[in-house]
Formats: sequence, C-alpha cells, structure tokens
Amino acid sequence: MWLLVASDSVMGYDDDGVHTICPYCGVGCGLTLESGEEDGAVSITPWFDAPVNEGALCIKGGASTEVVAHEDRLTEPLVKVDGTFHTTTWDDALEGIVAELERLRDEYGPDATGFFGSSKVMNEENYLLQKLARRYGTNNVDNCTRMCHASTVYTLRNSLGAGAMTNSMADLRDHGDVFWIQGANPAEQHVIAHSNYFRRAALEGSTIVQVDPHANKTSRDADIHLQLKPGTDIPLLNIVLKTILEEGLYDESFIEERTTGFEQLEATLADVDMGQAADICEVPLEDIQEAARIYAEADNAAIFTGMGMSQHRCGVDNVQNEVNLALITGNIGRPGTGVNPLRGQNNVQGTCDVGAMPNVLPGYLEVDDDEARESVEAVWGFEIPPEPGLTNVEVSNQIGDSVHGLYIMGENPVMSEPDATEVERRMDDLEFLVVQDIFMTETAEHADIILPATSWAERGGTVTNTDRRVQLMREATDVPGNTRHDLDILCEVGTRLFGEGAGFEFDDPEDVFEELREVAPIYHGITYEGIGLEGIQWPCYEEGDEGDQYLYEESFDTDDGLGVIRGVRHTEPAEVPDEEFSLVLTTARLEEHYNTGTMSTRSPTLRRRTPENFVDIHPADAEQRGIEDGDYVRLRSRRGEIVLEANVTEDIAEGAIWTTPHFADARANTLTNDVLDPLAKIPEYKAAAAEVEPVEGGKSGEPADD
Ligand SMILES: Nc1nc2c(c(=O)[nH]1)N[C@H]1C(S)=C(S)[C@@H](COP(=O)(O)OP(=O)(O)OC[C@H]3O[C@@H](n4cnc5c(=O)[nH]c(N)nc54)[C@H](O)[C@@H]3O)O[C@H]1N2
Ligand SMILES: Nc1nc2c(c(=O)[nH]1)N[C@H]1C(S)=C(S)[C@@H](COP(=O)(O)OP(=O)(O)OC[C@H]3O[C@@H](n4cnc5c(=O)[nH]c(N)nc54)[C@H](O)[C@@H]3O)O[C@H]1N2
Ligand code: SF4
Ligand SMILES: [Mo]
Repeated sequence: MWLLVASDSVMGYDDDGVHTICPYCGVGCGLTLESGEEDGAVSITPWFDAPVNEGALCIKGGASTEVVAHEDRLTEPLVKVDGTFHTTTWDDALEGIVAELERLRDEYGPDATGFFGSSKVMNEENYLLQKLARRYGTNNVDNCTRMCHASTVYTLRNSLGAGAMTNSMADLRDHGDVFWIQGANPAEQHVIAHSNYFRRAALEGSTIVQVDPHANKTSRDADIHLQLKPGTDIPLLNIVLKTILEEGLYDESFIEERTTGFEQLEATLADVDMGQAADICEVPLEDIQEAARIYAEADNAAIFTGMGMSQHRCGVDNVQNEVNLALITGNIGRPGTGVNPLRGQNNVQGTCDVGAMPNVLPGYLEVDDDEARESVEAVWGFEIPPEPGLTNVEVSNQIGDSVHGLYIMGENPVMSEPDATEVERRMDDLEFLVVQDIFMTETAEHADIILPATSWAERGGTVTNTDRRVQLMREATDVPGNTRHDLDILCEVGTRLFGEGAGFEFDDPEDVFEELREVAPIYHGITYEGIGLEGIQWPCYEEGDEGDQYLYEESFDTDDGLGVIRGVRHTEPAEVPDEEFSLVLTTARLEEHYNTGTMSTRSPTLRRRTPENFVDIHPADAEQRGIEDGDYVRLRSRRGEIVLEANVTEDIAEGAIWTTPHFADARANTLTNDVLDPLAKIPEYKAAAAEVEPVEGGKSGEPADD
C-alpha cells in the first residue's frame, strides 16, 4: 500500500489524527480523521486550522465517514459471465481489460473507445486516466464538468481567460458589498462557502440578490429574490444591462480601457423591450430594475453562477450575459468582485486542470495547438492525437455507432446523463464496459468488468477546490477487502497495455504529481511540500509563488488582454410548454443528498429527512390538476415518466415544477431533454416540457399500485 510521502509527520499526520479533505463538494473543507476500533472504520473530529473552513463542516462533511466502511462497498473485482457477476482475481480482470481494449483498437481504431474521468478522485488519478486515453490514441476523455459547468468554463475562458472563479471566498467575504447569485443555491450546495463567507458578509451589511425559480435557504438569506421562470435568464439580465446603460450606471473608463464589444452590446439591447422581457421572465420589471441599481451602485459587486445558468442549451450565452454585467460596471479584477462559478464536486476543478477533457491537455494546453501538444509530448515520449475528442455525452450518444468500448472511473451516467432510459439502453449496446467505483451503481450493473476502488479515506493525493486551491488528501485507514487505489489500477492497466517504460510506472502519488507539474504550467510551482497544510492556489508558475487570490488585476488572459463583451438574445428552452406538456420541469439539488445518490442514499444521516424523491408544484397548478400535498403523482415528459410524491408549495414559481436527480427509484433524468448547448455541449437539465397528474391509489404517502 502506498504511503503519501516520507515527510508525512510534518504534513498532516499528527496526534489529532489525519488531516484530509471532505469528499463531497468543491468548497474543499478540511477535517481530521481518527481510525476507529472496528476494521476500517474512521471517525471525524474538527480540523480547526483548516484553511477553507476553520473546523466547520456541513451535514455532508459531518456524515462523510458513514460511506467508508459501508457494507455495500465493492470489495472484489467482478466479471460478468452469462449476465451474472462473479468474483475474479485482479490479474484476470486486468488481463481481460487489456485484451478487450486491444481488440477494440485493432477492430475499430482508438476513437471507438471513450474514457470517463472522475471528479470524485484525485488529480494524480485523473492525470493518469487522460494520459492512458491519449497513449491509447484517443482524446475521447471527459468528466462530469461537461454536465456541470462546461458552458461557464467555455465563456470564462473565451471572454476573460481562465475557466475558474475570478476571486476567492476570503476576498469575497472581506470586500464584497453585493452578491448577485443566479442559478445557484450556495446555502445548500456549498454550505460552508455560504455560512463562513457570504452569509458572514451579509451579516455585516452586504446585500444578497438571488435569481432563482425556486425558493431555498439562499433566497431566505437574500434581500431580493427574483423568482423567474426557468430558462428566462437572458431576458432578465438584458433588463438589468439596459437599465444600467439607460441610467448611466456603467463604468465608462473601464469599458474603454479594458474591454471590447461594448457597441455590439448596445446594439443588441436597443431591440430589447423591457416590458416584454419582464413578461417572459414573469417577474415585475421594477423589481429587476431595483436589483440592477443595487448591483451597479455597489463599491464591489460579485456574481455567483451555478447550474441554473449553465445547464441550458444557451448556457454559454447565459454566462456571457453575467460577464457583460461585470465588465460594463468594472466589477472585476479587484477583491470582492468578479464572476464566480462555485465548482461542484470535490475535485471537478482539478479534474479539468489535469486535462481529463477532450479538447485540452494538462494545464489547459489546447490539444489542437501544435506547440502546446509538442511540449507535452516531449515529457510523455509519445504522440498525442491532434484533434479534440468526443465529450462524455457525445460518447454516450455514439454508442453502437462509432463508439463500442467505454472505461468509466467514478461516474454514473445511467443516472446522471439526460434522457437516461436511452443512455441505459445504449450501455447494453457496448461491446465492452469497465466500471471502476466504490459501490455497485446503476451504470456498473451494465459492465463487463467492475473494479473495486479504495475510497477517499483510504488513500492520498491532491484535489483542487473551487478557489483553485490545491490541497492534500491523506490516507487515514486500511484498504478494505481486495480493493485497490484508482492510481494503482491505472498504473497496472497502462503498463500491461503499453509495456514497461511506457510512462505508467510511478512510486507513489507524489511521483505522478511531479510529472503533472512538469507538463502543466499553472501547476509548475506547486510541490507536495509547498502545499503542506495550507494548500496553494493556482496559477503558480514558480516554486515559492503565493498563487493568486483574484485574477485580472491588470489585464485579461485573452489574446489582446481585453475582456470580451458580447450582447446575447433570448433563446427559449428547446421544449416549451404546450397543451400536452403544460409545465416547465427543472431539476436541482437537496442539501442532504448528493448527485446520483450512490453515497448520500447509503448514509443513514443523510437519507433520514428525504428518503425518496418528490416534486414541488405551485398550489395553483396543483389545484387545477386535482393534486393535494402528499399525493403520489405521475410526472411525465416526452421521454418517460416517474411516480413520486407531490409537495404543494409556493417555493416554486407558478407554471414550473422542480424535482431532484438523487434517487434511483424515481429518476429525474428519465424525463430530461438531451439537447446540448452547441458550443459547450452541456445538456439542458434545467428546462423540459412536462406534465403531472394524480395517480389513482397513490394517495397519502402510499406509492401507486402501477
Ligand atoms: N448538497 C449538495 N451539494 C452539492 C451537490 C449535491 O448534489 N448536493 N452537488 C455538487 C455539484 S456536482 C454541483 S455542480 C453543485 C451545484 O450547485 P448549484 O449550482 O447550486 O446547483 P443546483 O441545485 O442544481 O441548481 C442551482 C439552482 O438553480 C435553480 N434553477 C433551476 N432552473 C433555473 C433557471 O432556469 N434559471 C435560474 N436562474 N435558476 C434555475 C434551482 O432552483 C437551484 O436553486 O453542487 C455541489 N454541491
Ligand atoms: N437532472 C439533472 N441531472 C444532472 C444534474 C442536474 O442538476 N440535474 N447535474 C449534473 C452534474 S452538475 C453533475 S456533476 C453530474 C454528476 O454525475 P456523476 O459524476 O455521474 O454522478 P456522481 O453521483 O457524482 O458519480 C460519482 C461516482 O463516483 C463514485 N466514487 C466515489 N468515490 C470514488 C473513488 O474514490 N473512486 C472511484 N473510482 N469512484 C468513486 C461514486 O460511487 C459514484 O458512482 O450529474 C449531472 N446530472
Ligand atoms: S461544504 Fe462541501 S466540502 Fe464543506 S463539509 Fe460541506 S460538502 Fe464538505
Ligand atoms: Mo456538478
């Protein structure tokens, strides 16, 4: 078993226990683990000096050890024979994988196989997975960011320079006067970022504006809540922008010196009829204008953007309008300002940073840029294919056509991708599927080979949080059963596939990190020793660099150094309500559950309050359909239907309904539309035409008979 580094004692293993990082969300809270009496069990105590959270944890962090020694953990490699899984040896499982990957490449070429990295695993592991894909000969490697912030990253990279938060939680707390939160619910999804930073600022006088069709804990802390209809964010922000222009609240010298495209924005807004736009959003015009003035008149105003903005077929344009807002008011390049996507999974930022994406190599070096590619090839010693590969949703869509093999490390697409019934059907069209996970998942059920990985508490490596802070995770307990570290598995697969000396032999995670920093300029100055207990924020080009708290003080990282303003027009969701499907369905998260539920539904603490899925429906819409609170209803879209409990509440805007993606029994993605943003290829999870109706016999908490 690997230990992290020789100097562990000074780096997080001390009398209090082992300092490591929470495995759930991208806030990156530190915690301390102690080994328990029982085999493999660990318990939590606070890590009071942890850089992000100073000891605080939300309910998920506090319950995170419940999934470590869980009885459902995969403990042996499994192989499917005649439709049934049997235990096998590591040797046979790995040989089987190598034989199938070789066969697929011989028969169809390397692009017939896809590789899914995981934002739940370490930087070193994702680095090796994308290296494996590229050594195999394909750029078909991606991760869950595609379904998450792909559109945000696309816009931020093209219009500002880097696909990450422009600012940091601490500078936002200390300097932000107005927080404009659109399509994000940090009080429940980034709990400690909210409680330790944004809410603390609000208590000291900062103003919170939230734009969301659904009331939640964030809106309850907000001074203004604009409860728009899902999919109408562009008209809303166009009103904000036009109000700022008409009332002269923009920053003329910033626009002149630091941006390009302002005239085009003016021209786009000239056509916008604000009254009509407000009708589209179903929010009173004066409320939107009041919020616009509050943002524009603040000394420092910061934008937070989440899934409500990114997960639309116009996700790139949605985020561009937020960039427009920040740029015309000069609210960027200073503490307490900027455009800030709170990143989702514990290591989604890092998974992108290390190149587990079809278009970029480690450090965001473009795959189709000859010079960039050659700089990586010089370290790797093999040729990298020059064309960008397929995204994960494209890989799933191509199964049976151009794709025949799939290697999934720590993702659950049968639950998480849109139009999931189709995705599930296609999994069986694969000639070969390998899934590497800690639990049996809805996706793994369809695998030919399943590899049992160790969990977050059982291994070390680095993860990168939403602040671009690279932190060390440390192993705190024994490896259960016959599981192996993801890194160990990838080294084995790589070496067996490509032979010794092919670049897949490493001593430990630090050894892999050393190669990563050689390849990725933004990580170049980061070392394990430098990370220590505080972490280091990228970009960090040279050892000793402190890293940047906020970006773009002097100029943007675009070709001409200017921030790009680009006016955008309303694009309706691909499906709008009609007679048959008269409501707009949107999907979002619960505080106590997590993504596809593999971990949270197995955690007694987390599943207690909400053990099953439900749908929020406005009282007026419920009454029209004869639905009462607590009734079981059939929720259907053009792609399928699910039965679940109705929660009749004014928390959701009239005409919209709201459910969650966490539960396998009533899968939200049975209903969602797989239409994609054309540039970022992110699915439109946040708007589909749908209908609900009562289910006979399904009253009062009893599931329906049918
Ligand atoms: N508790 C918990 N925390 C998590 C996760 C989890 O599953 N559970 N997952 C992690 C991950 S992977 C991610 S990406 C982040 C996501 O964190 P968030 O970005 O907060 O994600 P969501 O809850 O999906 O959606 C945010 C909000 O968008 C609203 N919304 C829906 N449609 C629209 C719309 O058309 N316009 C606007 N303006 N708003 C809309 C929803 O009502 C919701 O309040 O959370 C991370 N943290
Ligand atoms: N309807 C709807 N659908 C959505 C969304 C939405 O808002 N609405 N949000 C989208 C978003 S933002 C995201 S990020 C995706 C998430 O989509 P996925 O990434 O597919 O979902 P997760 O449940 O996070 O899957 C992570 C998997 O990693 C496994 N795992 C955990 N730890 C380890 C480990 O150490 N090693 C290995 N090998 N595996 C591990 C878990 O058991 C789990 O199976 O869902 C998307 N789907
Ligand atoms: S806020 Fe996120 S990182 Fe912090 S304890 Fe909660 S789930 Fe973990
Ligand atoms: Mo996500």
